[in-house]
Amino acid sequence: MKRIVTIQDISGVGKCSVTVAQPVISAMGVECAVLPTAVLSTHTMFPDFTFLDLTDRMQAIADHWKSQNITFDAIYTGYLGSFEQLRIVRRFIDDFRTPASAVIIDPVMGDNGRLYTGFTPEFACEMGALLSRADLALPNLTEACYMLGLPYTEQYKEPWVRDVLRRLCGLGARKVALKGVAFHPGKTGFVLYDGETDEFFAYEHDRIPVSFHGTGDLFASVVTGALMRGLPTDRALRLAADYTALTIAETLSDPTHHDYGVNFELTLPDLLARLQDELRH
Ligand code: PXL
Repeated sequence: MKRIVTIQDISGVGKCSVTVAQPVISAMGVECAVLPTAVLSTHTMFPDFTFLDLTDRMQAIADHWKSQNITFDAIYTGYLGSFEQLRIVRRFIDDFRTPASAVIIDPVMGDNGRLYTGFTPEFACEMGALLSRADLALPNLTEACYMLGLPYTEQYKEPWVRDVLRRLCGLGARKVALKGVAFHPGKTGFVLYDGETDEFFAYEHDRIPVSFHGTGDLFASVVTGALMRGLPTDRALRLAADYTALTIAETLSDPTHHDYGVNFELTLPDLLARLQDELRH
């Protein structure tokens, strides 16, 4: 069985980061260790959230794991809150990665053209530097534009998207999947770019015009789990896109749903069925 480590915060309420990654990756049959960066009462879309910074504990945790010869088949990073955490994570990757491991970086910082509370363009630039360690980076359009210092736009055409992806690989990522892009009305999806082969792979599905917190974390968790179960990158991403869309639709059909997160708990059986199906082909 494979073991991965995810590096992100624990938000007690809000269904994002670790409270999505752990159940989803575990359900996919992959052990999910956690290097927590902070403990929050809720994610940052709630007013007055509490925040306990764990930056000073991170290196000690890593050192203990090293002393116990603990290794990981993948390192999956999500929401990181400070320049110092970026530095620690860079070192962690350099200390723990092996030729066989996968480094998946989700540069969680914003959406819909805006950075989340607490992030700055300077931080986005530094997150861009962390992409030099990525085997696969998973930015959305907002995060990509901020990391590259480009103006955000939703009026793009395919050559612009290809240029953005080439620039992101120029930061050092081996592959990048740009999320939330599509070239047909009413659709959304991703474009994957492999900087080594210069190949693009685009995938689109129907767009549900709502925005829920934690869907990026759900997407990245499924990608990580699927890669660890042996799916190639394009199929792992497609599974994640379809499953995220299904989960948003399921959430909307629940009249008691919250707007802070999606009801992935109800769709995990579908995810596992789809994964089994993919593994048979
Ligand atoms: O879902 C991304 C995320 C993770 N962690 C925290 C957040 C957010 C998005 O806002 O606030 C604390």
